[in-house]
Amino acid sequence: KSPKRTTVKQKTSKTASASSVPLSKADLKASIVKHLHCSLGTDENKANNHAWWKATCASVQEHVLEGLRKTQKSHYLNDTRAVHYFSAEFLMGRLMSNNLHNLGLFDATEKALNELGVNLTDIMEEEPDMALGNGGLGRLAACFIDSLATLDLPAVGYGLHYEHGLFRQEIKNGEQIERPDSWRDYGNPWEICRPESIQDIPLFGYVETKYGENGRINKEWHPGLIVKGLPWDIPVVGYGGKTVNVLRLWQSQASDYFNWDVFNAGGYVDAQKENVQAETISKVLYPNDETDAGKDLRLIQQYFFSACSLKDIIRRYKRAHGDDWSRFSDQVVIQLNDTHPAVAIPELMRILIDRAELDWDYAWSICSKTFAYTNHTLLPEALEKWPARMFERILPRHLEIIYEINRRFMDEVEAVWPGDNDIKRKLSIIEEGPDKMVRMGNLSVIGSFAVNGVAEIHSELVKKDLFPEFNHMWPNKLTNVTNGITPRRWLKACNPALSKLIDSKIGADWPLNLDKLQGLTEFADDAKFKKQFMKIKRDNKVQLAKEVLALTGVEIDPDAIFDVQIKRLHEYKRQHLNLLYIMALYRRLLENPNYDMHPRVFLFGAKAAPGYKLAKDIIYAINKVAEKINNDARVNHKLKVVFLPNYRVSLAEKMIPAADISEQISTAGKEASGTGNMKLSLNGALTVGTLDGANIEIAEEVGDENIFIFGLTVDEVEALDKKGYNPFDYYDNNRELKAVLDWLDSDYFTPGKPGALSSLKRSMLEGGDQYKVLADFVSYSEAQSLADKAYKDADKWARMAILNTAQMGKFTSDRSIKDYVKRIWKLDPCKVE
Ligand code: B1H
Ligand code: IMP
Repeated sequence: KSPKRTTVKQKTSKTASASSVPLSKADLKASIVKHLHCSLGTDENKANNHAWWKATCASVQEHVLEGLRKTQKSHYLNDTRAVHYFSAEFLMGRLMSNNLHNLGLFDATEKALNELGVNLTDIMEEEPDMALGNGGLGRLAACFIDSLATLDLPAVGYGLHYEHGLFRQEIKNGEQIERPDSWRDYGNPWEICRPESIQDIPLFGYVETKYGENGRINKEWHPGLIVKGLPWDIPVVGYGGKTVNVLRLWQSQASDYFNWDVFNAGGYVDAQKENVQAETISKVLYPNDETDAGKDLRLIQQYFFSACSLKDIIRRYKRAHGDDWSRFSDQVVIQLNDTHPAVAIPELMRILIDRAELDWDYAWSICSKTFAYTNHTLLPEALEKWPARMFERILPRHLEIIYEINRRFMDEVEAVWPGDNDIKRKLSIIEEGPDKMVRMGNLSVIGSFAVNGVAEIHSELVKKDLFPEFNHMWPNKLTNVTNGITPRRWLKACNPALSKLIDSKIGADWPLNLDKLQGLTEFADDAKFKKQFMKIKRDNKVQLAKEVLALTGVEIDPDAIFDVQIKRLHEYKRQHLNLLYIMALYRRLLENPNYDMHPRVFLFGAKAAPGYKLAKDIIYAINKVAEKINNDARVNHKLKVVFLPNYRVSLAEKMIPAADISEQISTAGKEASGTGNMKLSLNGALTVGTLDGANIEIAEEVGDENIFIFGLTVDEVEALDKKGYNPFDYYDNNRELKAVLDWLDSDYFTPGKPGALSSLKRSMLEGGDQYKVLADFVSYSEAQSLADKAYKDADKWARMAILNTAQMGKFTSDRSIKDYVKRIWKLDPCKVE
């Protein structure tokens, strides 16, 4: 450890004590009004909700920034080792409620506003979601930075400051329409621009080889374009409000000096064209969850934010340690959230070799102690590969470095498997073929000191199927860290009534120690508690029903079962299995109006990647089936289907507290972990799910009697594939399944347009049914019947729901972060005052 630092600013900073910012209700009131007047230039009588929201943010931000200042000082003085979480996505959602809860100011602010005649819940609706992510991977990053701050760990999140986050979804005539997301249209009150920390980032160009005096070959990259990276900091407040870390997001800008020549030649307008090109880099988030877009701009985005972040880290390191690189990997650990930032590995090598002029072996020893990599998927279409020719054009020097990393690695492989060219071909970073490709997964494993999967079963599959040879070479490198979620957002803030009930039974410290929820177990048979628990669920359902009516015009009954499937639309997640079951119920009800089932509302929320045709067809099919059922008086007292448009974090926060059933029905082996499964169960929904991802660990925690497990296991899926899977075996032998599939060919759901839903049927028959929907249909239908039966016994259901909430302790992201700290990061907490 290096000696504690001192700072010359200590005296002045003492005078700026926390007492200068308000804490009481009266102070909060005064502060909000002050901001209404002085920051927004309006007053109480004419301010609308948006102005009140902004004034309240400004007032909260005062506390946040005070915490930020103290945290940075404390980290600086202690010269702390820190984790740097590199992620192309941070799906933050709204920040106001989270910040208020974490600062302990929620109730006081609510009361202060009340006295000003303003409703906090209403003004919070003014905040646009920060939707800088696609789904689970991006939201995981957001939960992790919340936990890092809560656990007082020195950490920085690094990502891209997209001008447009994930598209806004509208549904027109049943179809998904994408609209641009503009989360910053009227300014974002939480972010701080840091022009003092701008970075220059080179791109394109060529590499010159220079022969030095001492026989050293030096490479000089002459870039064809330099763009600027401008950082925006979003403060990340830990629960308790002590540590405030930052999420630093990079915006691309045209670099001034690049355009001088064109400019001087009188080409002012042409110069602006270059600006447009540079500014495009951080324009928009790629919406293809779990598919490799393979586009130039995407690689440029990845390099842009990785290079900006590395320069930022090195600048900070050098301020403390000068040119002594020997302690770099003691001070800095970089976690790669999937392979999206993997180009940081050759970028660090480039800096160390070409700029710092270290020799290769020393540079590699630093580099390979700095990076760790999280794998989030086994789906082949999501494993990133870049054409070597594209790489060479955009990052010519990095491609050379990758070849050299690979050449040396191939020697290691040769030592383990002498003469085995098949293994070399498989492990090589470069995939040979007519078009050479750079495999980012292999690069990440080779360049990292630790690699983890995100749930037990997923990590086992990473070792067994994805990287078995790497696991043989480095038996301790591959490990597991099961995902988690922050209970501050996903219970305390989103379900206040349930949180207060829990407080009253087991005390209020469960948000920091989620295992304490175990204490609810003893109330699972307490009639009064059950009643209170289910009353809160019903109130939440009433609330959601209002929202559904407002958003879709569909009326739903809060006494029906709310059966919820909310996640990105993907074939592997099998929304269409759910849909087939809904159609089967519809048929059963038409055939037998007395068919015994508790009324049920199926609620969906899902965005499809704009170019994913079948996913969009599934959305269309759900909406068309919904329309028919909801308007069919023969059945709509028992069955309703709702597709809520524009699923996002803030909508999830409304749906999850109101869910009775959580659909987690992916084909076994395909969902790496899932995190929605944890959020729903935490809020007392029962899972209908396959033995996939974290469902397996949820089942272990809640017990088999409190979850509805169905379907093929990973081994059975594998065996079925080996034997040869034929969906027609199921179609031909199950009358109900056949009838439902054939129904898709008719024009029953799309009057006058027969065949409008046929693509769905084809995918499950002629298309080969890659995700085994037909094979799992019967088992799924049986699990659903069991769920129906269980719900009819209200007492039993309440017990099961309570036990779900009670057993979710493991899935706090605090536990995930502690696992990372222990197994990978080796970090110490740093208390802030
Ligand atoms: C997950 C992705 C992902 N895995 C590529 N992989 C993307 C891959 O835009 N891209 O290029 C975007 C996202 N996302 C998810 O990660 C898994 O499917 C979930 O099972 C898991 O819970 C989540 C967090 O680990
Ligand atoms: P950044 O490193 O560019 O993100 O700028 C903030 C950093 O300034 C903090 O993280 C500290 O490491 C550093 N710093 C330098 N001097 C001081 C000081 O006197 N007080 C607090 N932070 C300081």
